[in-house]
Amino acid sequence: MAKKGSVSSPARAAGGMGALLSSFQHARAHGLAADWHTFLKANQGDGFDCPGCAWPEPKKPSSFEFCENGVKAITHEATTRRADRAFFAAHSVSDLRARDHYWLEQQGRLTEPMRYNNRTDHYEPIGWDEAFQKIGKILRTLDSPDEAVFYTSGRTSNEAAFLYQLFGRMYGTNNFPDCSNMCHESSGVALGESIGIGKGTVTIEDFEKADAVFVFGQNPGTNHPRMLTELQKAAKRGCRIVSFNPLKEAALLRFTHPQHAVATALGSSTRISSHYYQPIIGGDLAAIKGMIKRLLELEEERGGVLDQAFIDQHTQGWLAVRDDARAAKWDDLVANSGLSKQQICEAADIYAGAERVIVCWAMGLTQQKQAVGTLQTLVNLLLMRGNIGRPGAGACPVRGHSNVQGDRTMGIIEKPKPAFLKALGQTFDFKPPEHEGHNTVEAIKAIDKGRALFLMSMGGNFAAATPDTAFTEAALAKLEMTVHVSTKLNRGHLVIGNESLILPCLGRTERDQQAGGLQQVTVEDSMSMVHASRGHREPASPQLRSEPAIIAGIAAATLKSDVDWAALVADYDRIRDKIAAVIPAFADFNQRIKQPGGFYLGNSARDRAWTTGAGKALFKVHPLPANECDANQLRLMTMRSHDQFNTTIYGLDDRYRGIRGKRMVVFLNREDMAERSLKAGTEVDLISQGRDGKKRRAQGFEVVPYDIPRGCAAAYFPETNVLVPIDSYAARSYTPTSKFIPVWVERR
Ligand SMILES: Nc1nc2c(c(=O)[nH]1)N[C@H]1C(S)=C(S)[C@@H](COP(=O)(O)OP(=O)(O)OC[C@H]3O[C@@H](n4cnc5c(=O)[nH]c(N)nc54)[C@H](O)[C@@H]3O)O[C@H]1N2
Ligand SMILES: Nc1nc2c(c(=O)[nH]1)N[C@H]1C(S)=C(S)[C@@H](COP(=O)(O)OP(=O)(O)OC[C@H]3O[C@@H](n4cnc5c(=O)[nH]c(N)nc54)[C@H](O)[C@@H]3O)O[C@H]1N2
Ligand SMILES: [Mo]
Repeated sequence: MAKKGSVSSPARAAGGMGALLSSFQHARAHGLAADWHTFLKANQGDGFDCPGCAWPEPKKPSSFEFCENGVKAITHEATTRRADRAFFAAHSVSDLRARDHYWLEQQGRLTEPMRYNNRTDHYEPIGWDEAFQKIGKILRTLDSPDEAVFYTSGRTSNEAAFLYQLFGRMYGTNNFPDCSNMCHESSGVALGESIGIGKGTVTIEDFEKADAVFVFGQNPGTNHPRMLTELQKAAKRGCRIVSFNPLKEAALLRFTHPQHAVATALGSSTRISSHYYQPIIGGDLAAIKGMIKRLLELEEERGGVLDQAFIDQHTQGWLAVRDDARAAKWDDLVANSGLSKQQICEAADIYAGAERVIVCWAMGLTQQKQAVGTLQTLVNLLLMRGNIGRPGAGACPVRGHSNVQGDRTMGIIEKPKPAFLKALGQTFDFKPPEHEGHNTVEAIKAIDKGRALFLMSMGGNFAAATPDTAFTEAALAKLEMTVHVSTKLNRGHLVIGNESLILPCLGRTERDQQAGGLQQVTVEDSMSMVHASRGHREPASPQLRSEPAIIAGIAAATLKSDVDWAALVADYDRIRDKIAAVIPAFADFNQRIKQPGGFYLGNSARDRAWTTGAGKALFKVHPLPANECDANQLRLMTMRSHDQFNTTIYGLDDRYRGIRGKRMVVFLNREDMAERSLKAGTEVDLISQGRDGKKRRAQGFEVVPYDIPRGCAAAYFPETNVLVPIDSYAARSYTPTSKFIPVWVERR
């Protein structure tokens, strides 16, 4: 059989001409080649917030910052293609279910509300009011409000998120799972317990002052390209950049800023990482504990390593962490991390030699069984040298979706804080439910058991982004009703309940006209900056409604309440006034978003105010994780290619890793290949097994030899989500273990 696509050597540098060319090709394919006006509005004072990722804006709001990720996110939203009524008439749902994620994405923007007709197996047009009435009718007939689940993806604006949670809580449930449950939940839990606030403590200015930046489990070249600008600047002024990543990621090695014309033309690049360590998957906790051990040795040898004054004044629990690290055996740390003692000590020496240190991380740390423990060990590392709450230092969980952090701030959470509920109840004169709702994994289980019957998705792709695809899809098919508020067609729409509706909404780049005039929304970035976003494009269809307007329509059709939903939506200033009334940090909200660049929400830990209950930052001891792989299994990580945004597949290349025209590949170490008599290009299946004893199989992956430690493997999600058992999640944060799935590799 002729092999599709090709494999070449991984790129030697990221960014540069390749990024410019790829961006241009995407823009042209979507009819936007001449539309640079749109890109120039991204992240500008009077423009829209880039829907790409949550990395902060450039500091000067007038300076356009080119980003390949952003260009793709924008072109795919602003595409001239349409999945309209003619499209749905031509394709039955059975037909659409046979297509892959890439094909579905290529069909373009949704244009009008659609309702599934089980007699014809087609989605057919339905009016907005009729759709709202149908939803209201079902919600009013459920036995308990907790039979409804309200999911949110992280592109939803603050205004929409606030209205959505208000509606859900007035209806009577805290069932607000969100994409965060599968993403940075482990960070939120770990930081919340250790330092009293579940958000990062640094601002973008800190990157200009740091002496060392440690990057754990993150691939910024693909997922946060604008972060590379900061890393490049830092590297150029001599800041040490230390990467911990099982894979050699091109952009963490060398980078050419695509906006720097001369460097791009010459193909010259900047070295990013001064040091690059490749732990085995799941090996970070041991590596960090080893660093702490080494720092203690240094302290004994020469002193001056610990910030004892900080430890005494600001923390609790140090002695337990110290004793635990002292007692840890180097052999165990080395075996558990996959790094040599020398490497661990070298990393610790860099840490000790840097006055100000920032630690960044993303999914490589959060999507592991011991994620919360790993992250709290990382916080221990920061605390022992007082690296939280001073300039140029701190914790930096790099968020994913552009407003995932803001949605949480607005109350999209299944475990709301009592103070928030109290203020919400007082402002809107009702009694919000106090019992905890479902997170994403719990929601799927409740749906499977018939304890939840209604699922509404505010954006996202619930069926594909979640773990255990076969189990999850079978569960979703039991629902009484699914409602998807979406911009684009995706797999989630094709897993049909008894009733299924698609409600198409405006995207970030589009004009939002309401009764009170043209509206703006707000978002919060990864570093707690809140700012306005205004779309300027003509909407993809005159029938689209904004997310707030859709929520208001559903709320009015469901609830008997005194809230004037239509008035709130006529002018979003009114929603912001309510947000200001409920959340103290948003006082004078409407005034403060007028400042260019927005405003900073503040971070208690940054001010060394520790809201942990004890009034101190807490050191926490965690044991090394047990090895969950048997001798024949590999640790599989499921990650993003360069041409996707989560389940949105833009294209079939993964340029920096040398993959062209395909996604069904598995990256393996050459020795693991030899041991299994596998060659480059051999077709294999990947097989996992859950605690339920059931085998799960993902079929048809082409083997690609790669620079990855022995015993480790990597492949793309969402195709591999079929392998993630529903019961395999991080302790306490419930984040699916998407970065550590024990698998057998079987030749086809
Ligand atoms: N273009 C683009 N941008 C995006 C997204 C996208 O899909 N496409 N998604 C957005 C979202 S929602 C998120 S959350 C972020 C995700 O951003 P990332 O977290 O960068 O995304 P992943 O591809 O999941 O990559 C995880 C990295 O962790 C490494 N890794 C895996 N296992 C381990 C481990 O055990 N230890 C260590 N140290 N490293 C490990 C992998 O090699 C990989 O480099 O990006 C956001 N931005
Ligand atoms: N195996 C594995 N699974 C994972 C991960 C992993 O690394 N490995 N990563 C996890 C992570 S970090 C995350 S964040 C989740 C992501 O989970 P989700 O957020 O649920 O998934 P997305 O693919 O980002 O959602 C894409 C859809 O959102 C809709 N959309 C886009 N823009 C808008 C908008 O402005 N408004 C509305 N209403 N809809 C819009 C479009 O219809 C599009 O098809 O996936 C998780 N799943
Ligand atoms: Mo994410």
